[in-house]
Amino acid sequence: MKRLLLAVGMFLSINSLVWSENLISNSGFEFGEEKEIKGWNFPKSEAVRIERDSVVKAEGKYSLRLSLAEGTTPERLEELKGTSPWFWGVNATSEFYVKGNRFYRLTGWAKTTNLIPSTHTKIQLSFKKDDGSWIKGGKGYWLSTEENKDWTRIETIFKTPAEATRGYITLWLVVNRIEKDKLPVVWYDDLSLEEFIPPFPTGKSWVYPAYQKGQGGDITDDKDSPLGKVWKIRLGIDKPGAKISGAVITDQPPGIYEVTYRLKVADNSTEDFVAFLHTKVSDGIFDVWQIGSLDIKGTDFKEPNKYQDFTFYFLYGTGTSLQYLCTWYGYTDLWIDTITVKQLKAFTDEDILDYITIPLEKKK
Ligand SMILES: [Ca+2]
Repeated sequence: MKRLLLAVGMFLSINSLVWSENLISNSGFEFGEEKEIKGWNFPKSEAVRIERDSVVKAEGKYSLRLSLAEGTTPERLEELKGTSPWFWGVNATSEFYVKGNRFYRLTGWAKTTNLIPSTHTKIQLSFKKDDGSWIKGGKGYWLSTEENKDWTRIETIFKTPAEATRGYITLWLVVNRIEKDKLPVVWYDDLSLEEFIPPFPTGKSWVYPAYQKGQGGDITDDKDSPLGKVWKIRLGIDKPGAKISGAVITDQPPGIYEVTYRLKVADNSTEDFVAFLHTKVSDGIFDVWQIGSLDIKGTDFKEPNKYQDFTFYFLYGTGTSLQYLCTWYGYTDLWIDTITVKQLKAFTDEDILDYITIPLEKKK
């Protein structure tokens, strides 16, 4: 059905949007044996339960189900975290070929149950150079963290690093904490990764000062800012998790956007994530979801104490408002200056039909 929708979409908007073939192998998890899922690598550990599910699925006969081993207790989870420093969840990875400096569009479906704060679902995209070495950075796309979320559409676009030749998609269930007898589970299905040729910018752009609104941190004067004022979050004074929550924007038209955050840090030596940039959409009634995000490591900054631009892309289809946010992880002083939003394409009604985040039951 999705193919058909895409085909119709391509017919309607052939001049502006072009897709290519799906780069993810076994993207609907239809192929595999009992302990093997064709095209996917995952830890063969007794601690986790990773399998194809023939009961809960969005498309075809199977989905991918990620969880901890049946009967895992909160104490057992602590033990796992204690003995295996690498253990922060359950994941499966697939490899694909990419070209550098190109746009790709990832779509798919995910469903969750028993998620609590400290557990979440995440799709990580990592890249290697031709010589096999890893490229720093990568992209993290975080899905909703709500407790029980029925099949929800995954939709994101990203740009590959210039030297990338191979990409890796890792589907995560990140587990830091569980409740007794309530094992968190995530199902993924019907993934698609396609090269995407974005349209030219429309010329419309918006600049938001970061200093408008925040929790933790303060407004401070900064001569390096074009506006003269920035939001500053300080190590040892503010609590990790402090964030700026930009203005709630109700008049941004549906479209494809490029968003750039201007940031600086006091110390760029840490390999740890120092900030998480994200864009959230609300439907004005009860649901909030994320449409774009970027994890930033200390080492992603070329120099300390110097502003640097960080850019990601998103599609804004439905929703009544959106908000630009930045969460601080507490490793070094962080200054947040402006957030600049550039419209690459304004959606037509036909485009919205293609891109809209729709519940699966409505899609069928
Ligand atoms: Ca499937």
